[in-house]
Amino acid sequence: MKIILTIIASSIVLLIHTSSIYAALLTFDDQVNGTSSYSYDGDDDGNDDVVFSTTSPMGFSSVGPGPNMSFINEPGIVGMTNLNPDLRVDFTYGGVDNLTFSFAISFTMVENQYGVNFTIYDSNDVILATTHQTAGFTKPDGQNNSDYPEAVVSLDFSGTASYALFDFDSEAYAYIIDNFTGTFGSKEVVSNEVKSRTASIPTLTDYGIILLFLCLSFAGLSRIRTNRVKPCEL
Ligand SMILES: [Ca+2]
Ligand SMILES: [Ca+2]
Ligand SMILES: [Ca+2]
Repeated sequence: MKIILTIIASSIVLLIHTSSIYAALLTFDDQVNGTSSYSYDGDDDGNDDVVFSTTSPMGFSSVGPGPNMSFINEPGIVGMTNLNPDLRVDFTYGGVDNLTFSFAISFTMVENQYGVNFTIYDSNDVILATTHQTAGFTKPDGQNNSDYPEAVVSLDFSGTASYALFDFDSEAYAYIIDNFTGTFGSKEVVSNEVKSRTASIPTLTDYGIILLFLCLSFAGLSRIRTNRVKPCEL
């Protein structure tokens, strides 16, 4: 009996260990403004393990809500909310168990009303799990509100995820996601923070997109609507 219990305990430890080594945290620190996809190759074998993409002609920005946030550490993936879906993530090798990420929206007139629909699918387009998570103000310093509503989505599922879709409520104008965590990919270990940060020189088109995002999304529309804000910083 003692031997059997020992084997079971060892197996549990092994399973936990096996699972943890495939977990990855994507911080988007090398996200480039103006691109329409973001790929992650955790083990540098030349095959992207995770690919984020949007059909928006504006692509992504990485400029978001600033530092007064609890769950967002810029840069992240920033986009407009007018599409359905606004953002897609594909898992080349499948994903299992759970997907977690933080997000913020640029709508500041109410909280706990608007947010994101997040749906996970298998390779046959069958829904494995879905949720709608609203965003609210947090207190990053323990006293004062965050500049924008934010939240963390953590969704468990069974089966093997092939892709997931993000549809942010269009009332929110702009969104940012950050700290995307899951068990997917080939042999990646912890974070792309350890990977070299690629310095990029924006093109004139990129500058146009950056300006547009800065002025119309987080730094512009919502703050003007609440009359409590500073002008666009550019
Ligand atoms: Ca980040
Ligand atoms: Ca890879
Ligand atoms: Ca949307």
